[in-house]
Amino acid sequence: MMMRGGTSKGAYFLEEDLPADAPSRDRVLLAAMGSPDPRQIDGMGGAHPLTSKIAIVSKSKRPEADIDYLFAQAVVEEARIDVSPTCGNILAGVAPFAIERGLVAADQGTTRVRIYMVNTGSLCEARVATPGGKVDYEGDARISGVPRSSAPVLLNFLDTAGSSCGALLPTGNAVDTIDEVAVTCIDNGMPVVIIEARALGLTGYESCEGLNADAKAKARIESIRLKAGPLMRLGDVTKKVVPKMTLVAPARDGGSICTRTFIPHMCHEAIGVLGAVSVATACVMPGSVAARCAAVEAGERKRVSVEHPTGEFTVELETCNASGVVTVTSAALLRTTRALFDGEILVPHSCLD
Ligand code: NQM
Repeated sequence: MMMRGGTSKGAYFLEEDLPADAPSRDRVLLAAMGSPDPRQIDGMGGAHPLTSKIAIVSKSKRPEADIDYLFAQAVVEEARIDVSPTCGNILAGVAPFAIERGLVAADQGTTRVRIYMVNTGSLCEARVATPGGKVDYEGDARISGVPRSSAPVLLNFLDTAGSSCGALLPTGNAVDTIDEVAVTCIDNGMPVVIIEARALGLTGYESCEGLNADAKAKARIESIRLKAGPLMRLGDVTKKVVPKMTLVAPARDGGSICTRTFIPHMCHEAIGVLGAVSVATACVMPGSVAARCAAVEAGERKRVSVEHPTGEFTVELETCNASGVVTVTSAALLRTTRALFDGEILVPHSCLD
């Protein structure tokens, strides 16, 4: 199926429909999406990182999960499938897809699906509207970046700290200095490097187009990213799409913080789901670069509104403060999804040899 998941779009496959060995699978996925090619003219990809995404779904063998979800990024301009990150937007379509394909039986009203995110080894519980035992895509829920309202998909992440880097603060510090710039390296579901925009001579309120055209700023951000990778235990990240790079500034539309995120070489029109969870987590961590310019409410349950170029993204954090050490125990958020097409993607026979 082709589905919109949150503010991303991609191809959803049953694992059993793809070749089992990774090199053959990747050949098929590249052909299906049309990579490498800036226009992805010979495939189904949308010629942008956010519309060149893939979900591979199967029934889980784990007692704690109903289904397994492997995310794959088809890099638009390179013959490369990157399974190092997960994607919380594509995740929004995974439970509906699994119900549509009969991997999970739908309940009347709402169906809870426990998803094991294979890339990061963490769990998410999705709640999907299934009136009459069928997935309902229509409803009143709205998210920034999607023009129509749809049925809500509620995602609750329980154990995302250190999912890719092994620790929430993989360098062991709330602040590090890279290229003479203060940064916070954090992984609460997505490895992210947070930088105050003004440290790079920016306001943090620039348009995406402006930032994408700013070769000098992009070179400084990439230099910091390449040094942050090994410090975050991600190794050489030259050919990886993590860590993501988020510039922060004080909120200016009533939210908690303002962001501009590079994923990692283009500015995101919004912000990734788990990227937003990592940034929100940094906002509640005393001493972090994000906390310096964030406005966050008191109390253990916190709603952090992350402003981005096309609106805002609210993350609800459950926190626990034990003698000044803040721990985030769960992160909940709202997404929507829509099935766009159901059929067969045709690939050249040579890919299947
Ligand atoms: O952070 C973009 C997106 C994403 C990933 C990216 C995502 C996440 O908007 O969980 O959703 O960071 O490449 O789909």
